[in-house]
Amino acid sequence: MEHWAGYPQRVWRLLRARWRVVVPVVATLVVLVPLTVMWNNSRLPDSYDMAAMGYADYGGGPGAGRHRHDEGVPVADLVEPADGPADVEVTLTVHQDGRSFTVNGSSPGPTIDATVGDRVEVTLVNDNVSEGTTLHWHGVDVPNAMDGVAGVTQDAVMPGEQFVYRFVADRVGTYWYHSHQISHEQVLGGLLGALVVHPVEGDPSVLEQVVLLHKYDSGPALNGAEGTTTLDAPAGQEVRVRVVNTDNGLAPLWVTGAAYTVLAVDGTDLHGPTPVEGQRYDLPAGGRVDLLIVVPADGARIDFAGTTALVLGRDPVDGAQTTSPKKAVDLLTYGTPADLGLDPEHADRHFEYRIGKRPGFLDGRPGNWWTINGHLFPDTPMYTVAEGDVVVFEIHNGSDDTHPMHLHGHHAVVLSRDGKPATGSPWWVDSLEVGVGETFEIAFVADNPGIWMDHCHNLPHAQQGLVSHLMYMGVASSYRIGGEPGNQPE
Ligand SMILES: [Cu+2]
Repeated sequence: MEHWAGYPQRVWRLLRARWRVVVPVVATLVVLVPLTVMWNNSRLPDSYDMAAMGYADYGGGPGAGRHRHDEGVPVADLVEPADGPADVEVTLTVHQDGRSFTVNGSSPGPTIDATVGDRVEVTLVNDNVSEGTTLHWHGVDVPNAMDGVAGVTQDAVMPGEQFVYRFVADRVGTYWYHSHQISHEQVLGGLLGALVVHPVEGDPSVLEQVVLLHKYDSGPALNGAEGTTTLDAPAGQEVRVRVVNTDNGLAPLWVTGAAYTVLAVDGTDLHGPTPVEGQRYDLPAGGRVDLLIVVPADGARIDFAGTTALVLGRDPVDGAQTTSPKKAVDLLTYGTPADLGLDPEHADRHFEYRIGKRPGFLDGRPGNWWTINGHLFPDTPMYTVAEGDVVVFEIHNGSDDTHPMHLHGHHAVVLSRDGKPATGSPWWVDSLEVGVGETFEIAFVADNPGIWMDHCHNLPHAQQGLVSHLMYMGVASSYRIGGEPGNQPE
């Protein structure tokens, strides 16, 4: 033991003599060891149960003692309505050619038309999409197992395979469908189309026109066509224009030559809308707006982001450039109030969805990543509710970019923006633009059990971790991210 006597002192003397080497080595270790631990902790396993990630946030409501991902009704069983004869039957065959995708040979794919109450049955056939694909029914509050999110509500459909989606089109409105497997590539590449649910008794005197906006590699297009599209319409004709923004960013639109009325937002009719003149309309990514225009004798023209246009009848400016009005329609005050059908004053749960950004590791990749309530994906909140709850969300954007936020399976009503209460028509959304620094309060009834994505629809942002989920107690996972089908929803 005598050999060890004075050992610490000898080490100390050595370190002091060699401090020029020792100090940088220690400093490097102090930085590197925690970084390595953080990097390692951020790495995701080959496959994982999304519902087991992050942390449960009960929003001030009950929930203790719950077993959240291995007990309860499996997501795969949440298929109501049960089998029955379909009113609308469609087969959509998806084909990939490099970075481009087609549905039944074109992009956009065919518009699916249904009448409210119809049972819709869509067979997705994957021709050759090697990484697999799915279809999500954007804005349609389908049963959870029909929601089309790879790894959460189904497995990706591989080449040669099929998947049958069944749901009841229970609300009129303008919707769209798109892939939710590697969506930041497949949606951009054109794997999408429109879905319109018509009322039982439509007005045959109103002309209908779907306008699906999408930026392809070749450029921005309106229903797949670049430039100006002309719709034959006589003076006095009423036209309902159903605009779908399938891009990652806001699509401003404006009308020249006529006033327009905002009939519906995200599939829900507005209450007491009035004609608008000299204002643009900002359509969020993923969002839809239905406009009513009465065609004047000199025609009307709708410009979309200054890149494509729809002319109704004659072009009032004969192809000349138009400029975007400075002022935008503000849905916070547009239209007149009506009953919300829920009481946000007595909400069962209050959640915060605070968006930020900070340096860190996302699945081992260093970067400046989006955060939700300060957490990086997948350690984001699992917003947990019980069926029947009235839920209030406060969404705050404390980051340096805007975020079109999309909650699956539900429609939420806007209560306020930056503390200013909504005083116009009830403003129901599934795709809400949250600008830099803005705070929205929204409310909804938790009436559709399942595990639902609640994410940014600027799809690269989702891929960069701006993803959270709404989870119902008593629901269990059926699928895993990753694994054999390579499920990768973003
Ligand atoms: Cu975003």
